[in-house]
Amino acid sequence: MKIENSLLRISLLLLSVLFWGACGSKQPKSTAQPQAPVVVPTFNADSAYHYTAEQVAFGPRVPNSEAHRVCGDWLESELERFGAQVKAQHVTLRAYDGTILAARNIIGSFKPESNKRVLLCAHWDSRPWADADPEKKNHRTPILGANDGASGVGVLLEIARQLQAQPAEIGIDIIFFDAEDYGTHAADDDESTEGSITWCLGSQYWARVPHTTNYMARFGILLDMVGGKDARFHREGVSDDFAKHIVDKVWAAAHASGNGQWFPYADGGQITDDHLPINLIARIPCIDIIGFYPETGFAPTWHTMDDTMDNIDPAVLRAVGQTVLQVIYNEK
Ligand code: AHN
Ligand code: ZN
Repeated sequence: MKIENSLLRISLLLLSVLFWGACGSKQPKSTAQPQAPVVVPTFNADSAYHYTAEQVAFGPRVPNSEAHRVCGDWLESELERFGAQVKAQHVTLRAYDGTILAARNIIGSFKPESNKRVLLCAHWDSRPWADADPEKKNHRTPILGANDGASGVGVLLEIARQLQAQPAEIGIDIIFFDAEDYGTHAADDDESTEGSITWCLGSQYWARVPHTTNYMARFGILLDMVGGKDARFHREGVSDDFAKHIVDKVWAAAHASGNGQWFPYADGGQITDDHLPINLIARIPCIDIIGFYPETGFAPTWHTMDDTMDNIDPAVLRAVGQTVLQVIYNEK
């Protein structure tokens, strides 16, 4: 009887402690700190345009060339200048035609210690052949790749600069993939290469061997051909298949930041691009923001000698850059 009594008293005591504890943790509304609204930095399109032009000034960045090597060093030094932790994956890759490529993926990490991460990427190599040029004599000439390659990297370098000036809440990995554009030449495009992905060699390697063990990110955003005049960004098919929720998030951010006119809620085709191995092999949901033209699909300058700075529009770089900033600065 006595034991039961004291047990009851202890239980009552415990209950009241728990009760008061629960009440005490509830703060009255009036003294709660209001959440500071996120300030999304303003993307500088002239700066992104300049970073695009600087890459083009090296000449075609074709793997194994001197311009490629020097540009790669420059990209690493720029990321370092913006305060990223930089890693380079030097790897030899075999192209579809047997050429051995001295390739390099370049990774710049902000807040590398955080386990809340988002991946932003673009390819930095340029195509060895203008095989879509109207003039047949150019079909074996390398292209400058102002839009196809340099534009995505230019936008990401400007984002890196912004991340240094005003850090985001989450960690960001910026990856420049190599050897995206060494895919089958139009003249060799037959059943012998069908079914194998001859493009995206650098991202295929990274997806198998990421720059850190057990690398994971909440999601990824690939930028490809994001500076072409008259570009619009349609929802790309592979992105919708693997990462519809991220396409929704990014398109909503475009509209929220006043860039809705560039991002119609319309479907584009399915494209084999660096986001494919990231989804399939690394299993990170990753979307592709890629210029779309209702008439031609890709930009009219695609894989031609006209892929030069003359056909880059800073307003397009701005729409994409501001949209990506809107997304990453709102991640908590
Ligand atoms: C294909 O043509 C299959 N993929 C094109 C991906 C690409 C090339 N993006 C830029 N250049
Ligand atoms: Zn290309």
